[in-house]
Amino acid sequence: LPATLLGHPRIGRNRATKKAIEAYWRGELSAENLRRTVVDERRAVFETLKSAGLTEVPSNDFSLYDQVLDTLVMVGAVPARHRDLGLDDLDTYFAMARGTADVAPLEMTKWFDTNYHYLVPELGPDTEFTLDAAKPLQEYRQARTLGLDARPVLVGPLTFLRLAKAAPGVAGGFDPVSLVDRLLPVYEQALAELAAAGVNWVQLDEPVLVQDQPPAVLAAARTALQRLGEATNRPKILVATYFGLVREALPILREAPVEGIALDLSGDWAEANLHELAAVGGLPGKRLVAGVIDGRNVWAADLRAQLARLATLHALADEIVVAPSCSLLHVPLDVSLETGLDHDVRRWFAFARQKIDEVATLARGITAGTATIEAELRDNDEVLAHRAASPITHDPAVRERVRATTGDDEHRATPYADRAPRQAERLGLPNLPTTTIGSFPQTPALRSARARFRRGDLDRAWYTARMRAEVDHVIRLQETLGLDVLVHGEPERNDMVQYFAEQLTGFVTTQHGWVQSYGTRYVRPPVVVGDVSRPAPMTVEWTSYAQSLTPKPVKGMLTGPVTMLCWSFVRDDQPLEQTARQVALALRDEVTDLENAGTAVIQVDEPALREGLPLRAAERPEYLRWATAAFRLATGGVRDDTQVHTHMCYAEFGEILSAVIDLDTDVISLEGARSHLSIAADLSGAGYPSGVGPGVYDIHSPRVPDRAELTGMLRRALEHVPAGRLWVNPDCGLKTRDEAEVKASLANLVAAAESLR
Ligand code: THG
Ligand code: ZN
Repeated sequence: LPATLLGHPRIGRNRATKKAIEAYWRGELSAENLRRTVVDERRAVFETLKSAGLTEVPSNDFSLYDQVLDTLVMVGAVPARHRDLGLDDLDTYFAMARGTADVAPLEMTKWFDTNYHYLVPELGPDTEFTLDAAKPLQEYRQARTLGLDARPVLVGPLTFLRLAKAAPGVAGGFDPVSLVDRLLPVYEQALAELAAAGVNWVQLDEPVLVQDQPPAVLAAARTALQRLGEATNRPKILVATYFGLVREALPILREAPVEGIALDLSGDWAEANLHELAAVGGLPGKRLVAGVIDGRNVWAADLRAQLARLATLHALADEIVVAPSCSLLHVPLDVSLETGLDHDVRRWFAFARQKIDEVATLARGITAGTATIEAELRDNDEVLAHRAASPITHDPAVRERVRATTGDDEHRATPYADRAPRQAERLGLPNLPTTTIGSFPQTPALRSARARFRRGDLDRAWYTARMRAEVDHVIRLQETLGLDVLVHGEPERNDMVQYFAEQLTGFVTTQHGWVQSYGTRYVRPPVVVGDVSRPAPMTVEWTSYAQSLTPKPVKGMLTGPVTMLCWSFVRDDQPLEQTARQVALALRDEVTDLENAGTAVIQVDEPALREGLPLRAAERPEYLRWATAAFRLATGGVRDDTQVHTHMCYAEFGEILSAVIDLDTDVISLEGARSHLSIAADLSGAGYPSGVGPGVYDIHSPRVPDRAELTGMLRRALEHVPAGRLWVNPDCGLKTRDEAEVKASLANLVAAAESLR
């Protein structure tokens, strides 16, 4: 069948590969048994693809941790500090991913605009590349023994270099792309080894080509593809682009002496990429891998619409192969596991397994005629009609409420300068007020109590009592430490997005919908299936209970609309802005209820505001416009004397400083203890008028900061932020730390603030 995919999820059945890797790390599984699990799980994937009717499938898309790290190993760019540990290959690999007691791991960062994180290669002018093609060869051979024509997937040379950074200690001004001439011979050699093993096609992933690139990078792309294309001893080359619009790079791809190009023809990108493709005169002589099935959402495709689209493509390339738009890494494995979902709603979804069937069905339709897939098409018609007509997707009350919002709803009644004195009067806080970000340590006992309640082993009365005991403890602890603004500690929450999604109408959560975040860590993003509203208060009971235990102010803790969407699968049947405004209004109700219950400080976290930023600069202002408006719609209705806080993780705020100011919060706390001072300075420089809490220590490390160090941090912060506006807090939530560390660190934090006062 002319159908394929660019990559498959790695988690394994029942999370078998994830669990095996973690067991190996704990010393509970041998390397040999880990290898055996991986081989078994790979076989299961290949067999699934084969039984779906696919013959050409990806290989080397599996990874024990990350595909960029695998590529780094393939080209021999292991940093000296990891190589010098003298470990075997497997442990050197994991040392780069996770570090050791003495050696830091590679930095981790977001893979384009997805929620997957890759490891950042460290390169320098002295980096030498040497080939180690063992992994792609092994996976290829395994697929071949199963009768499949596997297409090894390699991160392309341009993407590899663009995602790398200068190694520590390398002089400024070094650009990894300058190494392209040194890297290409290793790719040529890899192609030759793969060809010798019998490989027909190889896939070079070059998603950097959908981003804005300087002319020098485009020139390097042209050179690289020319050179690899001219290699005499090689498989056919498929250059895969995904996650967006190719535009400037399309003429380069068209002229390159390679045999295939993959384009993202899903969702928002379909029309634009097709337009560009027609404008350059198509891809004569080439195969087009048409990414018509959205690889990043969970919705059943409109098969008839995709058939119609595919029919128009034949004029634009020599051969059309149907595929998802990108690797299926970014969606869960199989919706048929979701037995807890309403049966009719479950049919709206397509996870990886279902998307594979979709590409196979479309390929049969275009080769054998649509009559041969009539049954599938009728089923699909029914699913789409059911979804479109469902009251879940159209709640008139929610729609009317969004429509009726006005600009005034998005703004606080008065500017910060007028609100601040009223808040000061109500709260009576000292200068340099101390607080925390929200969560307190979560012990295994606490997690197990939550899990037992979920399973129905324990009743609600018992659960409430258990959680209240935890709140009692956390409030007492904070009072003893002398913190000024307290939190209830969030013992009732696991993943904050999931916690709210479970309580909002219009969201569903899954039991097995795991998606890789990094390494062996996975999240289960909720799905926005319909119009969003809040049937009942979500947090008021916990916050009010905590407040009843102390005269000090207790913060209400919510997750903002942008983060709710960035960490969920979103609707494809209405603009994201609409969904954001629905979520914002649901949160606004919660804010109002908290305020009416006497809560004087409400924190609405937006750790993902920066993450949602579109890949192309031209689209960013529009995103920031609706994203900040949604946040203000959630928070803008409070009284002057209610203090609105927000918290943001990750330090790269440079591009969004003015959006952060646009949120019009009273206090913002920031993660990134190492770089926070520059952010605080940048915010002040950009005219940010209100309170700032640059995290004074890094909660990701077990180290307890001493008082002198914290005092020093605060003194430096005071050079940029006046004492009346500086808050004192750790840099993120404390749920992953243990109680002894938290007590010691917070005691020093309070002492440092007091000494400066
Ligand atoms: N929630 C959601 N998405 C997120 C984050 C989040 N995306 C970005 C960032 N935070 C990712 N960080 C993590 C951190 C830890 C884990 C996953 C992503 C993790 N996962 C457990 C595992 O895989 O074993 C499973 C946790 C569970 O049982 O739910 O530890 O905070 N939505
Ligand atoms: Zn944080």
